[in-house]
Amino acid sequence: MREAKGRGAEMVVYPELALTTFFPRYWMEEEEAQRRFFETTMPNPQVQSLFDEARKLGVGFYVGYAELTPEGIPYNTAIIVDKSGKIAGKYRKIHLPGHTDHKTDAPFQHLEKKFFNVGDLGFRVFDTMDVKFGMCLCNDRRWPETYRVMALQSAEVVVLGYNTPSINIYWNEPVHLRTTTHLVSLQANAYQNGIWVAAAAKCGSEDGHHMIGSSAIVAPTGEIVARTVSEEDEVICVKADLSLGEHFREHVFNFAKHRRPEFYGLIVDRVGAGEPLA
Ligand code: CDT
Repeated sequence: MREAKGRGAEMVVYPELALTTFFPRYWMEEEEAQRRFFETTMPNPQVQSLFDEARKLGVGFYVGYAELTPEGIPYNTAIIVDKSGKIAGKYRKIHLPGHTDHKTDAPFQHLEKKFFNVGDLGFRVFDTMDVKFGMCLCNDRRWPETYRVMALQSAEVVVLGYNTPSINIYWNEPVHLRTTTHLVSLQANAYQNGIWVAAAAKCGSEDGHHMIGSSAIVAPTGEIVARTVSEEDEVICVKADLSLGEHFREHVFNFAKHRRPEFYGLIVDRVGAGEPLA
């Protein structure tokens, strides 16, 4: 945060589950996961210094963490904290990847479906620090619906954290494809919605498990304007011109003029692919 501020940043984006290891890779009972890895209040004494530093430096931040509500509901959560250190927005992850069973043959698990409930807050946009921010988390970034719902609320910048293991436990996917599909998701959705996207990852080895990293900032043109180059901790920084998306939002992607929702019904009526309509 200090390094980012030194480079002129006003908003800092941290990864998904930034306060703990990416624990869904480990098989354990829900009670154990909640005891070891979940936050029951936010802020709390362990993270207060981050909030204090944000206020002192006058920067906002986005951070992801495992949230256990007072009612005992577990979510994969992200918050935006404004420059005064106040929580200005909260998001609970909606597209939870992975499985609930113990895959004993896999090199590691991906137990988000076991450890988290589907988020209940929707894809909201928060007007704070003079920017309309949308938020999502990791696998959400691969789904066009995520960004379109926020763009329909005039989002200008979507911030997101992610943890993408270099190994795909479902098929022998080359690592370069893991990175390609990550970047193409950010780029296509930034362009098609005329928004900025800032995506921050864990990288390199965490507990001996390799993550793709490749944090990136993408402009509404679909271009990657900053990207990490190493597997060490890195700060990448961009002065984002929020008017850059106007050309797209006023012309090719002028939603009010060109969208045809009367033909998009299947997107909400159907979950999985099915038969052609009669
Ligand atoms: N954390 C997260 O959502 N990771 C997923 C990996 C899915 S592999 C089961 C991602 O989309 O990067």
